[in-house]
Amino acid sequence: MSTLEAAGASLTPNELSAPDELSATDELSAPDELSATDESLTSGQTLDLLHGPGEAVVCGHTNPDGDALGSNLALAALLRARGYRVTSLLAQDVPAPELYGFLEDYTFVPAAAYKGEPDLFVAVDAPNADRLDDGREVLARSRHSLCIDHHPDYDGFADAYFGDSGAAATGVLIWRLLKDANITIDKSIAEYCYIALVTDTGRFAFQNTNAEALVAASEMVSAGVEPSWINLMVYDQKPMAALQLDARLISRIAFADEGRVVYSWVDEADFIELGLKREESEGLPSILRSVKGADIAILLRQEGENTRVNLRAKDICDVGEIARRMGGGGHKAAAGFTLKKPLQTTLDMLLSGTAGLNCYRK
Ligand SMILES: [Mn+2]
Repeated sequence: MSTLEAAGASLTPNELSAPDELSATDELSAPDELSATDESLTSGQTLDLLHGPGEAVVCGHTNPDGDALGSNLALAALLRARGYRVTSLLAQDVPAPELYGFLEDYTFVPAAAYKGEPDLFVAVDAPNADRLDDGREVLARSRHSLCIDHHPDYDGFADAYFGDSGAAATGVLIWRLLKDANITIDKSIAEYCYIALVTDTGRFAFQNTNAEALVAASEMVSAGVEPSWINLMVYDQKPMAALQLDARLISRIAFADEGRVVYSWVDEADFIELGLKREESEGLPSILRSVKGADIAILLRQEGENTRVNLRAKDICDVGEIARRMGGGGHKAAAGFTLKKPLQTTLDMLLSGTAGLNCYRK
């Protein structure tokens, strides 16, 4: 008997997947009926699926940010409290950013180094399997899968889905689960969720900052989080070289369309010359977004043969839509994509409007 069966109320493939009636033919002929796979479970239904014992892994998206990492650790704590053995995975074989290294039990295993066949795979903050990179192979040999996410473009890749695009961060969704699970939420768990929330809302400043985000933040503070300490650790420890990178970025700022588009770039030479790691450049898009009169900010980063693009919007443009057209993804106000093209070519494509950049004229 498997550990999951021993647990009684647990995950069976049927419970987790779309209605069994849907055959491959149905999928092809009636795509609309498949939307059931994209419908979110409630918090209670999600918790009903999470009964250990068993082996579980949690994996966030590539180039993990505070939400992907904090949500991972918080969910791992919840799963442990429910009897699982848990491994927190990284989508790529790149060390987790040192920026959040002050968090308790900040330990991750690259998905490529994880050789197990887990009972449960949980993807956090990733709406499709591509965002999991090496994690996809672990997902493929997992018995059951669940996606917990707040992006608007979940593609149904997991057996089950707990999502809400109105949630400010995936960490808010984990917070809902933690509260409904009636487990003791200690300071370190609250810090994981707070890191997710404070970073994804740009310190409670972006459009996704809503009442639930602020109520959740208040509850996290009641659970022991010290906002000024977190702020100090995450935002006020910038190496001088990172400020010099800011200066280079600012010196290269250019405008398009009468100032409504602001853009700038950094390349590998900047990072080499300044001795910086990529993770130490997280604040760059916000600098561009802060320019008066700009509706859209574009940051281009040359990385090898690729150009990585971060898009930020103020009010009237949906940069998530632009990013999706370019093969990426994200939210209305913050999104991104990567192209295997030179930086200048990528910029030309964006500025010539081929990617729908003129959406702000609406
Ligand atoms: Mn997020």
